[in-house]
Amino acid sequence: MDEICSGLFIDDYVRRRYTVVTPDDVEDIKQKMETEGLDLVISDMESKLDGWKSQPLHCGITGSSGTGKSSFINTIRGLTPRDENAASVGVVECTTEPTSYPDPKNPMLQYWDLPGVGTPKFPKDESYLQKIGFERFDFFLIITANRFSENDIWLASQIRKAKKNFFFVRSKIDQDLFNEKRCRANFKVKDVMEEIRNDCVEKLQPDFGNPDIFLISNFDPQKYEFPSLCLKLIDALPQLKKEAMTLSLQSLSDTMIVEKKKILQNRVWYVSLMSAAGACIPFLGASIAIDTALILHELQFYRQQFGISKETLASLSEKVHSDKKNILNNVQILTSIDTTENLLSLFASFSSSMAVEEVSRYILGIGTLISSGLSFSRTYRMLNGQLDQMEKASNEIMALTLETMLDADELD
Ligand SMILES: Nc1nc2c(ncn2[C@@H]2O[C@H](COP(=O)(O)OP(=O)(O)OP(=O)(O)O)[C@@H](O)[C@H]2O)c(=O)[nH]1
Ligand SMILES: [Mg+2]
Repeated sequence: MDEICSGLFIDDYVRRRYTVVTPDDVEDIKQKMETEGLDLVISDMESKLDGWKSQPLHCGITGSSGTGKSSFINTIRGLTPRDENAASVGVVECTTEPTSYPDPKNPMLQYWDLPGVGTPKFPKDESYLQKIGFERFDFFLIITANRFSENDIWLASQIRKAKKNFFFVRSKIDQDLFNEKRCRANFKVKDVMEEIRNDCVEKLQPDFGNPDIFLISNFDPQKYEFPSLCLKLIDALPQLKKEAMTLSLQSLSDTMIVEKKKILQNRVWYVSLMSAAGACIPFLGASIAIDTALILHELQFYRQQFGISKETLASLSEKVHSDKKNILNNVQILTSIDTTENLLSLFASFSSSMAVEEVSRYILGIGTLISSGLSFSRTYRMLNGQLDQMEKASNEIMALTLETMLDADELD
C-alpha cells in the first residue's frame, strides 16, 4: 500500500536516477487525455522524445580537391556515392561551391562540403570565411590525403582565432596500407600508421604543437580512427547538441553503442510513463492498444540506432562463416518484434501482471493506481530488456562485420 501511495511500482534503478512518478503525475496525464485526447498527448510525448532533432548542427568539411571530403560526408551519413542524395565523388574536381547535405536521420544536422581554400575562386583571405558562412559552423574537419598544406594550416589558424573547434583528418589510409603491404618485408599496420601520423605532426607542430590527427578510410568506417573521430566530434559539442550527434551517428564502436544506450534508457522512462497514463483509461484493452503502438514505434527506433535490420543481417549472413550463423539467427528474433501479433507474444511473458491490470482498472481510485504502476513497470522492464539484447546484438554485428572485412583483406 505504501508503494502505491508514494508512487508507481518502479525499481530501484529508476528511483535512484529520476524523481518518482507520483499519483499526481498520472492524474495530470489522465486529465490531459480527457480534455485534449489521447492522440494529442501521445504526439506531445513524441515531440518531447524527438527534441534532439531540433538542435541545429553545422559541420564544415574542408580540404584540397580530391582529398575525400565528399566521400567522408557520404560515409558519415551512412550512404554510398551511388545512393540518392549522396554527394558527388570522383577523380575529377567536384566540390566547387559550399553545399550542405542533411543527415538522413536528422535533417537539422548538416554536413557542409566546402571547397578548399587557395583556389582562384576561394583565395586564402578573409573572403573565404565570408563565402563559406564561417559563423554558422559548430566545428570544422580539415581533410588531407597526404601532408597538410600551407593553406590547411592557414585555415586552421583562422578557425582557432575564432575559438571554434577543428580536427585534422588524414584520409585514404586503406590505400597507404595497401601500397606499403606490397613493398615492405616486415609490414605492420601499426608501424605504417605511426609513420603517417608522425609525418603529419611534423608539418603541423610549429603552429599546433602535437594535435590530434585522425587517420581514416572513407571506405572502411569501422576501421582505423573513423570511430574515434566520431566520438571526438560528440565530445566537442555542448551538452544539448551531444545527444543530437550521438543519435545521428552510426554505431561504429562499442563506446558509441554504450553512449547510445545511455540516451535510449532515458527514453524508456518517458515511454513507460505514457504506458502508465494509458492504463488510466477505463476501457478494456485500451492500455494494451496504447502500449503496443508506443512500444512498436520505440523498438523500431532502437533497432535503427543500433544498426539492427533484416537487410543488414541478410547481407552479413552471406559473408560470415557457417559456425557464426547461429549468432545472426539469435539477432534475427529482435527484428521480428515489428508487428502487434509478435509483440503480444512477448507480452505473454508478463501475462500474470497484465491480468491483474485489466481487472484492477475497475476498482475505483486505488485500482487505477495499481494498474498504472503495473503498466509502467511492464513497459519499463520490457523496453530495458530489449535494449540490453540490442546492445549485445549490435556489438556482435560489429564484431562479425569486422571479421568479414579482415577475411576480405586476407584474400587481397
Ligand atoms: N582508397 C580511398 N579512396 C578514397 C577515400 N576517400 C575518397 N577516395 C577516392 O578519392 C577520390 C576523390 O574523392 P572525393 O570524395 O570526390 O574528394 P573531394 O575532396 O570531395 O574532391 P573535390 O570535390 O574535387 O574537392 C574518389 O575517387 C574517391 O573514391 C578513402 O578513404 N580511401
Ligand atoms: Mg567533393
